[in-house]
Amino acid sequence: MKGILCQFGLAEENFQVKPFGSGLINSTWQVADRAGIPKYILQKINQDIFKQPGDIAFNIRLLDNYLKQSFPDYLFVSPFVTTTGDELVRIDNGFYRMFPFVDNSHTVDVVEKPQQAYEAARQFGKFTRLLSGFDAGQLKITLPDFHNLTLRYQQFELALKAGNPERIGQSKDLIASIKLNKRIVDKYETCKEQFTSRVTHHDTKISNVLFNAENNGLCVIDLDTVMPGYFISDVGDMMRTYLCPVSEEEKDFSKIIIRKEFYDAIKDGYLSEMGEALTEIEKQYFNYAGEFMIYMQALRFLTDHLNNDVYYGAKYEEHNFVRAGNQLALLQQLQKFITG
Ligand code: GN1
Ligand code: MG
Repeated sequence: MKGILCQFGLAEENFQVKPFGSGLINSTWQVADRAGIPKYILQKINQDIFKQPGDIAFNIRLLDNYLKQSFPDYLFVSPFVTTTGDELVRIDNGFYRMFPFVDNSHTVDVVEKPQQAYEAARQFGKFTRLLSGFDAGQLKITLPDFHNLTLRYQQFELALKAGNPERIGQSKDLIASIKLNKRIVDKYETCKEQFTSRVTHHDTKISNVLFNAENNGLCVIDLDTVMPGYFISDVGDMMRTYLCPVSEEEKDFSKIIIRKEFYDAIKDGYLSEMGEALTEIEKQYFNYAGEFMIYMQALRFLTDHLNNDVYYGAKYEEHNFVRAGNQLALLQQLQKFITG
């Protein structure tokens, strides 16, 4: 970490830095003062994934300017600039940035109360709603085709041809299950034509919401994937990560269930902000959103397993295989829930 803090005008000897959070892509640390009070969040952008870190900084600056001007009371956490006026510090080919640590805020990793789901859904809905007057076309595309399900399926098919043959053999049940649900891809191709493109967060997991001590939502964070997109991405990822009491890391799939109160909370929270903006047709695809995102995540984890974990990495040999199986179990539960 040497040399980073001083570029933000901070004396290194006054701070302690420790790893923070549960993100899979970027590396994150908390910077606390000598008394251990958290002051800043330091992040290294994963450039294998985000090829143009400057584009992320550009987008956040645009959004910040718009929101500060149009909604000055809205809490938008923007990065600090260095003593030379940049949001990014470049050290040994890595890009780092620093955010304020919002006082008395906390994040959660697993949704325990419906109120948390409601609050989070309201915050993500509010984010898109407040930006409805902002021209999303100005945003740089930080991850091309990020939620293009058709392309994700093609990448899976490629992995079936060119991936690790041993892993392909061992994954035949999961592969069959993915193929069996291919209609989710076909449906995406037709329904997306009917959706409005809006400013979309694209990573609405619960750990990307800040809560206060009373568990009220304060704001959304992790804005690297904010791009023009469809509501099914944001609603779907909330269903993927709030409906079930265990996360994508759980190996015991018998714990994977759908909690109706949490489904209602997502719907009520999101529609309290976006109810008027969504078209009647979009509303008909509300449940599809969950299928879309859970299926895409299963596809991405399995594809990565077949490709020797090049994207997500793995803490143990079968890691992405387990995650893919977990997401397919979740998909099955959601489908049962939807059809009643
Ligand atoms: C990644 O880095 P993190 O944990 O915020 C991924 C998401 C996945 C998620 C699965 C840029 O998000 O799309 O849903 O892992 N982000 C990127 O946990 O690929
Ligand atoms: Mg993220």
